[in-house]
Amino acid sequence: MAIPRFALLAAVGSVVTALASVQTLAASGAGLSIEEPWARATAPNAPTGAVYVSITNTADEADRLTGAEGDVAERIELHDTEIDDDGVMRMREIDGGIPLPPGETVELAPQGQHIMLIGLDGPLIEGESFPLTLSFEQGDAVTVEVNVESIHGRSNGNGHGGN
Ligand SMILES: [Cu+2]
Repeated sequence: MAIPRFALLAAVGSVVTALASVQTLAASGAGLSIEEPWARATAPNAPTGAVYVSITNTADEADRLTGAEGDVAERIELHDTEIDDDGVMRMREIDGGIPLPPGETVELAPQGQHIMLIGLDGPLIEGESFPLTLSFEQGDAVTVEVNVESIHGRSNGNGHGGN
């Protein structure tokens, strides 16, 4: 990726304020566009949380999300969700990462693929955010800021209308 070295050094000095621009650089430089990382707020003692994000591979070659790192939890895994024979929803770790085909957008979303936060340091509180570094097979690692949204999920959805 063609980020000048001095830009990276400058970013180290003020990681928090630089996050937005790092994201922008990555979006234009690495062939990956990473949009709207978010997590659902958790109950006070919840041991786990999940991060959702939309990743578009704008490059000509296939890439792969291979993992995520952050201080927010003891362990971070890539998970998929599936319904077993008894109709029970279960999560399993994804072997070998999440494929990012060229020219396509992959949505990590509730009840689908997600980034699992295991052993949360503390609750995820609505309105707060935390940094998460995503690793890719081809592209450079990208640190994004994950916004914590309502425990009830997004309101722009299909109107489950829980009132
Ligand atoms: Cu999971």
